[in-house]
Amino acid sequence: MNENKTNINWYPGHMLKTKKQIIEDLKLIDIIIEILDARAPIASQNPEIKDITASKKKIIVLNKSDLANEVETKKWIEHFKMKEIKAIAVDANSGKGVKETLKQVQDIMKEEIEKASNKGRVNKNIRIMVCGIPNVGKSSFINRMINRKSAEVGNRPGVTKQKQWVRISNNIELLDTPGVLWPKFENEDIALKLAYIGTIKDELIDKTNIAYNLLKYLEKNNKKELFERYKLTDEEINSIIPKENETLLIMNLIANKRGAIISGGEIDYEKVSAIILNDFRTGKIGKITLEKVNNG
Ligand SMILES: Nc1nc2c(ncn2[C@@H]2O[C@H](COP(=O)(O)OP(=O)(O)OP(=O)(O)O)[C@@H](O)[C@H]2O)c(=O)[nH]1
Ligand SMILES: [Mg+2]
Repeated sequence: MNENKTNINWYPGHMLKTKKQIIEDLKLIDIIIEILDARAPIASQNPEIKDITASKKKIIVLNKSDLANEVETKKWIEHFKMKEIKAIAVDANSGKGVKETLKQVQDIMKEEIEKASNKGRVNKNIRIMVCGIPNVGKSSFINRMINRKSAEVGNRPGVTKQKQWVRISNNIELLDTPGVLWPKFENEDIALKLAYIGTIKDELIDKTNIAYNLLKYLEKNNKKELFERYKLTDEEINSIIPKENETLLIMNLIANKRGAIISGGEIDYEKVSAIILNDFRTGKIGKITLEKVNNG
């Protein structure tokens, strides 16, 4: 199995176009809501977007917090607070944290609204841009904000193709944007984390390689959750000899338990990889945060 070689071409031309569009639209924007994935707040922050939006007021939404470790999410919120950035844990599926985000927007904008009102502009519009990498839940978050399904949502990256304005109240408008990545990931570790959480289109990744690397990660960092999910035991693993590659062995055991077997008894690696990735992405292996504050 090929470790740490993903060779992903994740940066199609439309992302560059979106980036340019975001720069253009920033002139209209009062405040940014940058959506990160609570399971990987470093890997899921696009450094280009971070730079482009540096001069704007900003709130960070740690979305999919239902899939992350609660203690770690609290630490991340503290981490951002020390940098004087307001971060809020959100679950855009259930709506948890969405009202708090709206309240924060109003608090942050209060002074400007008062200033405008003193100048006679009583109904100053607040324009919010919602941005983030693909599949973090931007459109889901917007739908929750406005309490209806206005933006298209899907369990794959690249669902939103064009920016879209939606009004949430008589003086607040939101701009939904397509997910953008950046041309060169800093290292393979970032690429892998982004693949684990479903940022990169499945057609572009070698699923088996990604699932194998994820298993290796979980075996090291979340062994208890991994073993519980697939009813694996140390005895079972130790009983198998020869043991050249424990991660591969675990993958084979999961395949057997889940019937990922091709006729003839061979392991169906495509199928078992899809099972593992899907279980991880939907939280079935546990609430797992891939990046910890300080030791990322
Ligand atoms: N568990 C969980 N799933 C979520 C949450 N928010 C969104 N999702 C799911 O994540 C997937 C992507 O959601 P979208 O709202 O389409 O994401 P997006 O950021 O708009 O994606 P693009 O438009 O492709 O960039 C969908 O399957 C959502 O149901 C959340 O807080 N928790
Ligand atoms: Mg979208």
